[in-house]
Amino acid sequence: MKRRDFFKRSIFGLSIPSFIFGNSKVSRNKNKPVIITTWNYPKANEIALGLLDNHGNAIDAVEAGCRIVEADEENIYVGIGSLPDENGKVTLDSSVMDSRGNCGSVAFLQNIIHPVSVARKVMDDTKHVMLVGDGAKKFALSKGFKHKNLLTKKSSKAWREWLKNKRNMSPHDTHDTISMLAQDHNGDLAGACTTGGWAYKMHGRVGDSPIIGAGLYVDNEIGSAAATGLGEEVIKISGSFLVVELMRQGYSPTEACEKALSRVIKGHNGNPDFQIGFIAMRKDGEVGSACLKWSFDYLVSKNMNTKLYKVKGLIN
Ligand code: SD4
Repeated sequence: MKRRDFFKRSIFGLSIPSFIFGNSKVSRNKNKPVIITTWNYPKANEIALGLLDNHGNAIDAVEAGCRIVEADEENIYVGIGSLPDENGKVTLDSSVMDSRGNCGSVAFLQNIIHPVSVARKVMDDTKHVMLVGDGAKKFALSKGFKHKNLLTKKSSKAWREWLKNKRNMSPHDTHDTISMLAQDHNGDLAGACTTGGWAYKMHGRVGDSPIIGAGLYVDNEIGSAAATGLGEEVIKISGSFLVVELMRQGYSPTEACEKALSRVIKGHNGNPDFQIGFIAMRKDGEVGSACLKWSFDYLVSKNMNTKLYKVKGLIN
């Protein structure tokens, strides 16, 4: 769809996305449910899709999808088995946001296997949006989550190897944060992301994933977006919020991701040496993605089929 088709002009000259109008070409998504997920986590999409197919809602679906990856001990980027910080501590970040604009997040959470579900509890059971560190952990324990050692043999071994020369790492070296956006049969949107963050980071470091507007944003009228990559740079541009606002202005999901990244490129004299990837979903079910460098994989589930896509970096 062309950008110009996406708008109708109101009598006041304001641009209004056309799906707000009942008779629009983009009015309704007939391919619901839809899911887009960073990287290649087919099991996460399968679980989320199963839930949506049974008329589950989008927020339950993204939580369930993310939990699968958090529980996978072999995965060194998310949940149990995540690569630790420089002190050998596994510290996790996660956030969720639903169709009513409710959100919850946890950051610097230790010894709890499912940060995405703790984030969900923060959203559902507290007046707050974000809990961090010890407070987040105490809250999780009070809600029945169990204390668990998240440093596996595999991640401990990798950390001890790293200690030998303390090579500078970037999130791109140890990527694969899962961010998932979904639309359910009702057309409602929700999103979640969960990560172990930057491997061997400073103790106490928090990335973009638990920061609403940076790692994740959902606006049920317009669309949703989420990020992966160097969290510090995503935070600086309020990345996911920016992508959603660009869709509000009429850019397609892919264009919105590209346009947000063009700010990063400009801010780094045309040549950033790190990775950011965005995924986006518009209210009509159209999805898109873009990344700064190299390439980036993402999974899309539509019409009950799941397909892996690869997008090339804007600069290489
Ligand atoms: C972070 N954005 O903590 C996360 C890392 C990431 O794929 O996405 N890795 O900065």
